[in-house]
Amino acid sequence: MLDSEETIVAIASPTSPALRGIVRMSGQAVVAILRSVGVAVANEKRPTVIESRIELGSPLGEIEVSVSLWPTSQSYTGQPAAELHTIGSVPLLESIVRVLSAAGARAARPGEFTMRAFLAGRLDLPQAEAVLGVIEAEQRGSLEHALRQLAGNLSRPLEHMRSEMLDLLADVEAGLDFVDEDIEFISDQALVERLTTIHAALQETRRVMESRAGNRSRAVVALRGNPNAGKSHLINALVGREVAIVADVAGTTRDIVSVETVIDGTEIQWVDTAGIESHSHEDPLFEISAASQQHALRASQNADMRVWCVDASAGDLETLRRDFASHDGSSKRSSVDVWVATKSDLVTQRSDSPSWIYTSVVTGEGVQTLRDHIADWAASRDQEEVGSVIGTAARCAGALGQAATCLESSITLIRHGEGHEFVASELRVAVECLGEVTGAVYTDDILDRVFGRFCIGK
Ligand SMILES: Nc1nc2c(ncn2[C@@H]2O[C@H](COP(=O)(O)OP(=O)(O)OP(=O)(O)O)[C@@H](O)[C@H]2O)c(=O)[nH]1
Ligand SMILES: [Mg+2]
Repeated sequence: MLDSEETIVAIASPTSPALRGIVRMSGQAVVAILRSVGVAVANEKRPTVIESRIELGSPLGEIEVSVSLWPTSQSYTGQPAAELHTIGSVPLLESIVRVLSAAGARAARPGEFTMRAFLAGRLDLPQAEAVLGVIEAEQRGSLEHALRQLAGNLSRPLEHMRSEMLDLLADVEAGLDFVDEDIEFISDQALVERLTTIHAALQETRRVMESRAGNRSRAVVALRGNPNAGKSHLINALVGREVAIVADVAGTTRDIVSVETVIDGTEIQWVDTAGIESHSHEDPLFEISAASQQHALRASQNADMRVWCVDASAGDLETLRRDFASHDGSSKRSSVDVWVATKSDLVTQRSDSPSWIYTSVVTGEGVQTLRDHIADWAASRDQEEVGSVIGTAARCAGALGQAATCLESSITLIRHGEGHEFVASELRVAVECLGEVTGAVYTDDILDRVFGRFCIGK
């Protein structure tokens, strides 16, 4: 896995039809390989773009490619690298890979480009995992997590702690060399103080990481619709208890009513909102009404799912759907809409469109179906969001925990007046643990675990 001498090649663009496609290559032989397939590479040290043609043999013949070349180690992978841009046809891109392979490149393994970037010091391990997160992230939540990691906000404080520990370790070890002369490089008191400070910072980072891993933002489901559509009755039926006040008069719900439940291990926050209505200035309760409309709108925009409740007996469902569809807007890219025809007991006709879930709190129709639908959605959303972050967190948690224990032991050893050689050995392990997390110390095992999950070509 650590073999970065060979020149690797892979399709780097999505393997679905697209306008443009990219084949990526990295390694010492990049320039030689390009020349051997007919790309006229000048003896330039700077990155260049070369418009060229490559012969792919029958039936494809000669095709035009635009070659971006980084001829020196000044590239993302820290070694000569090239990207061949051309038409985004997968068979064509595969042919290019075949031609380059015949000229001496080898097919890249998953994540191998990113691993080379990591080995070249372009990325630290959490950043490399974040690249993985970006590749995998469908959901905005996990993308944001991944990007934050990419910015290095996990590794920077850890690097700082590690370098502090290295300084202390140097002092302690220097003291060991002069132990007979009774020369002290750092007093026990100063040592304990500085170790305590580092320990506190480490615990804080662990806490942040743990909350980040556990921080699967719960799925927010808002019920929306006209006044009297049956939203509050439905939310009570869905959660199985009276959380919202219900009444025959329209405009019963004014405040946002919110309740949390756990369905099959997935947390859902249910939000009941005021029915959508326009209000007139004549209305003595104008201000209250305006405020509740505002709150309802905001709750809807922040929801991950909107359950649109349309009274099945109130008219043409599709017309109502059209009215609502663009009503609220959303601040969440990944929010979804679910369409519910309420009070199904009042109608005999049903819409042909399977996208309507008919519910009735009188007969109980559809309530379980709707609940299951929401639970399934919430569970899969949870999976995606957590996936990218949990990798780093799980890998790091063990190492950081061990580092914290080592620091605690060092402090205890010093307090008990034990020899500094024991303190030094605890510190050494602690430094190594932190190094493992930021990737300064890495093992094939960790690399395999991190990079094995990448897409080929990344
Ligand atoms: N027949 C029938 N009536 C229902 C059903 N669900 C609600 N209702 C009636 O519809 C009326 C309004 O119900 P609510 O749940 O308070 O409606 P809402 O959408 O919360 O109304 P606002 O809070 O005023 O916006 C009440 O009179 C309920 O009895 C149902 O499934 N079938
Ligand atoms: Mg209500």
